[in-house]
Amino acid sequence: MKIAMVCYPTHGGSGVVATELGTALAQHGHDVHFISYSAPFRLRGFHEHVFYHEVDVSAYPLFKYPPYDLSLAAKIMEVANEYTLDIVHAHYAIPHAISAYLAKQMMRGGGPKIVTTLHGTDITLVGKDVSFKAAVKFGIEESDGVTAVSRYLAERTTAEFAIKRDIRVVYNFVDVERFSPKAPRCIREHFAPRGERILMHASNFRGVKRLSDTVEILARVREKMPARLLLVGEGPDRQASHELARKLGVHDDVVYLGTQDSIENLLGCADLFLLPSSEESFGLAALEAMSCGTPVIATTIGGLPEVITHGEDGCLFAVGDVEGMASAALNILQDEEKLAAMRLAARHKAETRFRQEQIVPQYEKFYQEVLGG
Ligand code: GMT
Repeated sequence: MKIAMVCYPTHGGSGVVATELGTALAQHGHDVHFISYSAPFRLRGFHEHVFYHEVDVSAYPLFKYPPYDLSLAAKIMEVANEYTLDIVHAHYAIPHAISAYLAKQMMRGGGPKIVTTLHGTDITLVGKDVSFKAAVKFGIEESDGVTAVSRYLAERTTAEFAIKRDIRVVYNFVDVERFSPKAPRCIREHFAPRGERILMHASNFRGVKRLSDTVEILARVREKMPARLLLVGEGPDRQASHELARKLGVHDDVVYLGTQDSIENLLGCADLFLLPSSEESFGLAALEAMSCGTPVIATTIGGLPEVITHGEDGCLFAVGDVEGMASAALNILQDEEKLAAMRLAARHKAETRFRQEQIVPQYEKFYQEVLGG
């Protein structure tokens, strides 16, 4: 097949899924065309069957807000015509599904089929905005096929947007060879020179990630044992978390690593991964940690219970229950046998339920179904 992946290129779950899916499909022999405003950050090196088309946004002085959606639609149409695309796969409803629809309309019949994958915040945050809600619903209804990354997200979308069509659940996935306990490790002593335990969190540091909760958890754990918190990412809540760490007197043990392109090399270094989010449709970062053999302390929110089994490969608590999360972390960290068992269980879950080789064919099958009408 000839498939276009329309996605955000920045560090974020939807762009990661689009990139991993695209490169995996290319390995299966499909031609994959990435379309975005810059090259997706995980699209490193040369891949056979992979192409990249950059969307140029006109800076005409009349435009206070250059119309990216239109430029994207024009680029999708251009690529669709030139390469006779079969599928345009829009990752994230806004604006990608709408731009794909517009591209098809501009082609006046024929053209590729549109598959839209809902990732989470396009429904739970952006989609809630009254100015976007109708557009999100329209994008979902006008796509030829729609998938969601968890059962939770599919059900919530159906209910909140009064969707009558089927939304197929295709879980996110991980390359278990690359994200492996055997992956080239970071040098543990570099971050924990005195044998401290390592807690890790990776995200875009936005409000829903509750970054400050990770600092609260560290402060409680540190009352009982030496520990450090490695924070991977960048975003608006960084400063507030830093101020809290100072207030709680743990700032020397909070290490900001910035955005990292190869997080697989860091994850195996952590004893526990923290994801105390207030919204999370799936939690790809948690899955990647689990694949590296790192258990996850997270919340019972959204799709996280579909990924993490409480007491087996991680622990789940109510949003904001930093007390519960810290005492679970301590229990695990003080019990080597338990930690080892959870490490194995986390890896096993990734290998048996969310491995790339299992999930990518589900997308291929879905494309075939959509093409078959
Ligand atoms: O919140 C993020 O991490 C970014 C966001 C995105 O769209 O880039 O992530 C969403 O999509 C990921 C990939 O499907 C999911 O794993 C995340 O759970 C989801 N984020 C939220 O629902 C908050």
